[in-house]
Amino acid sequence: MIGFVTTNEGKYREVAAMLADAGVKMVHEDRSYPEIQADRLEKVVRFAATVLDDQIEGDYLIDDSGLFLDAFGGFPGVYSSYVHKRLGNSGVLKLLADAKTRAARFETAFLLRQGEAHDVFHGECQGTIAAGERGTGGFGFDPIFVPEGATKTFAEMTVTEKNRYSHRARAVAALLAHLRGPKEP
Ligand code: ITT
Repeated sequence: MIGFVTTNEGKYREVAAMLADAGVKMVHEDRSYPEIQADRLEKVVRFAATVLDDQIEGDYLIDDSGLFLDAFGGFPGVYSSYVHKRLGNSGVLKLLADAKTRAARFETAFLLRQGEAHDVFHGECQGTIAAGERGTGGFGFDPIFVPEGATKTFAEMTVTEKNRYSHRARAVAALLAHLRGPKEP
């Protein structure tokens, strides 16, 4: 049994759907943990683990994600939460109004603590920022992000559809490959 430590119901829904299909048991641990200001998502989850290790007995998973805009050298990235709270999707659209490129990507860093081991998994999704907000599904920046190969925004997709493209789904795939272990020869 893995406890997914997140205050974000949307993240839980996406990961739970994939793990259920793979037969891995997970529960939602709805609580927050300290997030340091660092230049990489991986550093954020590694620091959080030093705190959570003392607070959580069993195996757990944490997810730190961010939206990286090419026009701004990757900003907001590790500051995504702050930017979403302060500016919202409309603020990001305004920032990009005169930008040279609307190219963007989402990144996810997962940290899994299993027994004594800590493993980090990454997932990335390239895409573009839409001209306006579209859709009511998902959460966060989903109404303004269109993944490469799609025309809908993440917020116009079902969880199953988003999981076909998303950064988080790719991190889950890496996590599942790890849980399955090396293939028998
Ligand atoms: P926890 O830390 O409790 O897991 P959080 O919502 O604070 O939840 P993050 O710090 O990882 O999670 O998220 C940073 C910001 O990026 C936040 O505003 C999220 O809504 C947004 N975000 C993360 N993943 C996203 C996704 O798949 N689609 C859209 N927005 C996302």
